[in-house]
Amino acid sequence: MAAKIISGTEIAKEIREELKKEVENLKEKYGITPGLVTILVGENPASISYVTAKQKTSKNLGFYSIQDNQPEDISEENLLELIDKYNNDPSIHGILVQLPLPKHINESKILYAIDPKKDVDGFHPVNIGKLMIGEADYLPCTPAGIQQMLIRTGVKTEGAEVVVVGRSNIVGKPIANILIQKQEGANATVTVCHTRTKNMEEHTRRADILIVAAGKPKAVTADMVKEGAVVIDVGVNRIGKTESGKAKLCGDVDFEAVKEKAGAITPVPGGVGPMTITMLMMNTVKAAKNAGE
Ligand code: L34
Repeated sequence: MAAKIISGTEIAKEIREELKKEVENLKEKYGITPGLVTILVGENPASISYVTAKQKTSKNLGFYSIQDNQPEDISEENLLELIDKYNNDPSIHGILVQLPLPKHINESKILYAIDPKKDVDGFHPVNIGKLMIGEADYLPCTPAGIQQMLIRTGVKTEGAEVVVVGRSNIVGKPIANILIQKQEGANATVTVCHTRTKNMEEHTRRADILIVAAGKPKAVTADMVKEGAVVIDVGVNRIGKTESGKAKLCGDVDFEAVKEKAGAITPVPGGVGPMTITMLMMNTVKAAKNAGE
């Protein structure tokens, strides 16, 4: 039987409806308008597309929202000054610096400079540390989105065998940490596979829930998936060009073949991507609430 398709687009919409009400409530009762700045350095087309979507969504929710574009050759010092400016701006509750940054800028240094209270990406070491000990304020957006998709689809994580493919700081490591927590929507047994893993398919075939963030098309094929497994595809790969000049998007999973074997699967586009954006909105609303307390 073909797998159920888990629509990130639909679940994201549902969450945004909830957030919209919260924003109205914050404005009416407390006079607080959530403020978000997204900083984009350079002109990477994928980054432009993601940041544009973040801006559009935040405006639709009624945020005060700024798009701050900086040239590719901005110095590290000037970028740090910019962050400092927003750290000290009370109308801004969330600061996002879109990654990747140009090579001459030290990414860690920039992420460390963001006030942890305004770190709606959840990338600051303080927030990563809190996540690890089960006291997270802000979960990184992509893993938070994955967890929400599982919860809202009714996928049971407690006691489940979860296998994560990929160990990046923004997806693999945090999602593994989130799902091992002694908390609702977690309590899973998690294995993390990566480029040095031996016999990867022996791990992936055990997974009740398989989360793939490998950054490579068809990194997971049907023979690597257990019958009935839930497959979450985090990849966003741009391959070839269509007639309109736009690249075609595909995930890290061989979708057509795997959907015949899995119990449920997320598509690309329309899967994890829209959830990432929505979790950024959720974190910003939370930051605005926290600032008001
Ligand atoms: N600081 N940098 C920072 N925070 C993040 O959370 C991100 N990420 C990743 C890259 N750099 C970042 C994103 O925003 C990846 N990412 C992201 C966000 C949204 C989408 C994909 C990746 C998304 O909406 N994808 C759509 C397709 C969009 C398109 O056509 O390009 C989808 O349906 O998958």
